Amino acid sequence: ESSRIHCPRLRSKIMSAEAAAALIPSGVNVGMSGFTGAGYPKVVPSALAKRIMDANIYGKKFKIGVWTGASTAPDLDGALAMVDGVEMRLPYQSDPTCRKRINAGEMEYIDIHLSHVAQFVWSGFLGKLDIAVVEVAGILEDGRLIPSSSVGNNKTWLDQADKVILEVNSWQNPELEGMHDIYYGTQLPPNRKPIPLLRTQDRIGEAYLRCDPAKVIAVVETHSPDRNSAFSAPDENSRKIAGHILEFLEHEVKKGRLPANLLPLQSGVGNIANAVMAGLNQGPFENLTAYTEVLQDGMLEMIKSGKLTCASATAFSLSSGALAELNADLGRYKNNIILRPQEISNHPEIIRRLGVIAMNGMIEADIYGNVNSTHVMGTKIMNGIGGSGDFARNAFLSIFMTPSQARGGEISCIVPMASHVDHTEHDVQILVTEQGLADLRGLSPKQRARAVIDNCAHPHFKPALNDYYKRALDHSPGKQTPHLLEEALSWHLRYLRQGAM
Ligand code: 0RQ
Repeated sequence: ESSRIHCPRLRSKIMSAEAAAALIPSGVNVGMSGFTGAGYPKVVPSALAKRIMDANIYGKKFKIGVWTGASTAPDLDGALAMVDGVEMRLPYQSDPTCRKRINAGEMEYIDIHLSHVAQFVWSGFLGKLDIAVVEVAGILEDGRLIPSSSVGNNKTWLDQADKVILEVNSWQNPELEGMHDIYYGTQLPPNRKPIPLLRTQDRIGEAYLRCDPAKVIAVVETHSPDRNSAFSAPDENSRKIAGHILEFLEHEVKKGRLPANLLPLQSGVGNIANAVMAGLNQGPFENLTAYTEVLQDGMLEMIKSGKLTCASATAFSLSSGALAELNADLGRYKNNIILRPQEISNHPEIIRRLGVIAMNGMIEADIYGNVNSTHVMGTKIMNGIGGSGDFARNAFLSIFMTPSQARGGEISCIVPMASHVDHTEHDVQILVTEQGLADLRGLSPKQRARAVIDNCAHPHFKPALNDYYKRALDHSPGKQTPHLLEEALSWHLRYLRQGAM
């Protein structure tokens, strides 16, 4: 459907995915669109994977650097990882094949804060960006691009890459036009100015992505749906976690520390985050707003019910059911949803100014409140820090949540010492499990340990945690953050050796 491509100069660059993939040589860094399964290029990456496989058959090494917004899909991360075609991956991924390669030491991976990626590239910290491969929903006559279902780092890729390959996906809803807010005012120091975004609903930029047509080496037409994230209905634990958070928020409103319509919400990926949104949708709060990264099913429900008046994000992350519903009526949501570049959706300045309430999942927390979001048993990457650090440090309230146990009760998610730290004790204000909520604000390390063990640990692991903490209090050389260093990580070792903590 070339009616989506209104620029004659770019129309002349239309070619097949295979022809476009043939323009990507080994050794280059490629900036791909895509954020949590939305707006990633659908055909060029898999055509490239095929090309890499063919090269490998002839004994030739063929690897590229893959930079994205965040996670993508099996036809991008999965396909390229499968043929061992990725030299370096950044910044966030959640693909099983990719994860396996990284943990086997076959793929380099840099886990950076999502808000840092663009400025790292502008400053040249990551080397040269050679090629951008970006999905768009359409091309205007003057060459400007209608962004797709995610913005991610696309503005930066289009701006910084020497060459650009565009995928124009006619499956994307034409009503996306006008939903985006692309801010072109960001600068590097020492020339930075305040970003003039004062409320979630503010529009400070343009509806389109700019792109120099002279850099475009290929335009590929597609008609292919986004990958959908399947959400399970909230389980017992998620409902309990949501319940604790709701009760806490009501308490904060009563105390006068939060306004009646709360503050802009940020909610991470996954079932618990979705359950919290479902809880809020049933709850007493009205006129809520969200300043977040991804817009999940739960938030869409809240927009539909009228509880959430405006959501600002960088991408959709919806189940197929929710996506079908959204697409059937996208025009209706134009006043409620704004999609921005991830350097803006995750910008520390704005998160701090708006006073965001950040709610993110975690792998484990220790008794002092250090949080591990990324590494299983200290060495194996799960997904990456994503935006959790951007939000946690700068939020008005920073909440981390997890079931108290993992793997059928063999693992305690509350441990003596976190086996990897993404969010330090200074960035973690509230910990929640199905057991309860620990409000760590204003507490010293020893007071925090008491609150975390008492409120968050599973009864099965509580006695062992109490025992560790008591002996640490007695024998630790320093009494500020008592630890028994020879024992601090013994729970993880026990799991690795015996299959249970
Ligand atoms: O493993 O899938 O093999 O069964 O971790 O755990 O309980 O389903 O939780 O889906 O909310 O994910 C931290 C990974 C939690 C996620 C993390 C195992 C568990 C399971 C998933 P299986 P659950 P969730 C904005 C915010 C970082 C990025 C972020 C995440 C799997 O929230 O990636 O916050 N966060 N971004 O079995 C060993 C433990 C474990 C454990 C859980 N203690 N030890 N394994 N698991 N706890 C979004 C973006 O930035 C894009």
